[in-house]
Amino acid sequence: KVLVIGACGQLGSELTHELGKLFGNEQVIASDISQPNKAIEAFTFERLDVMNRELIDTIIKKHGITQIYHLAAILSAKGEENPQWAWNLNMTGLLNILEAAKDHKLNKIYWPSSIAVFGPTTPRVDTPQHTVMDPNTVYGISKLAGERWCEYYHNKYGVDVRSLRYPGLIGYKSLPGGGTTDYAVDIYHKAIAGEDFTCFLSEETVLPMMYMPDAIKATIDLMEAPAEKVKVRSSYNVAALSFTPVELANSIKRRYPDLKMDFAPDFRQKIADSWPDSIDDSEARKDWGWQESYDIDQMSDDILENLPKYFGK
Ligand code: VAH
Repeated sequence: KVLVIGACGQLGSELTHELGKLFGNEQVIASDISQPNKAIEAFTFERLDVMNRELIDTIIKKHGITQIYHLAAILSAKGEENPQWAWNLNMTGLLNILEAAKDHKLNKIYWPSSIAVFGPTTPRVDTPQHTVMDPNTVYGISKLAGERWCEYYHNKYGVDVRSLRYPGLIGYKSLPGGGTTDYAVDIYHKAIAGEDFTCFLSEETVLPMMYMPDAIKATIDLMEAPAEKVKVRSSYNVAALSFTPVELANSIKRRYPDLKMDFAPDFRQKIADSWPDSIDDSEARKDWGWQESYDIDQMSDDILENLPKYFGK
């Protein structure tokens, strides 16, 4: 049985469905600190605070869990509002899961890292898999430390933990929560609603991004790859798209030509400025055959086609 922790989140709610398609809904247990939402009503649900080690053990034993996708974390922007809480939740949560994996001899663990592990002195273009990493957000610091712990538990205890450094994730089935890349989701809702869009990043801000179906594909491809192919046990660089808010708006204007956008950079600009423009993911492509499917216009067409239906507009 697979336990998804953070199943109500932007990634979790979509990944839970895909895991249900792969293994059967009855094989997937959804959990979150919040009440279950409509998106995961087809799944057995457990309220779970990932800070509660005893409850983690109870749920693992109760359902016979053999794999955990641990997605619960405080993201970059939200983490800056409460650094100690974000550090404590992100780190204690991960360490609880790594310890549980060791103690219960779980088959596999998935834990997401992020391009937020890179910082101002990291090479910005085609950022390599192994490079200088000086993150300056609590979220990025917790993801960098988390990567080190994942590799440590793999090397010392043989825990089969796997991880991806996600770029900004863009989907229409769930709203993001507290990220710096959330503008790229909000803009689609505004375009369809016929409302003007104010972007909280400047017009020339280039960021690595990925459409949610590609992020799900990368995650499951990595988790289903034979263990011997998974050579990076900190976290793999993965990439798909890199664009500025203007390039994204132009992609949307092919179908919503009246979209108006202005710019009001806020505290998230400093966070975005510390992250790379583009990522070198050649190791993921070599080791387990990573290959994205969507370019920026295919992503926009898919979202603009489905978002109105999905939100019953
Ligand atoms: C965030 N969406 O903005 C997340 C992600 C690379 C960005 O880590 O914090």
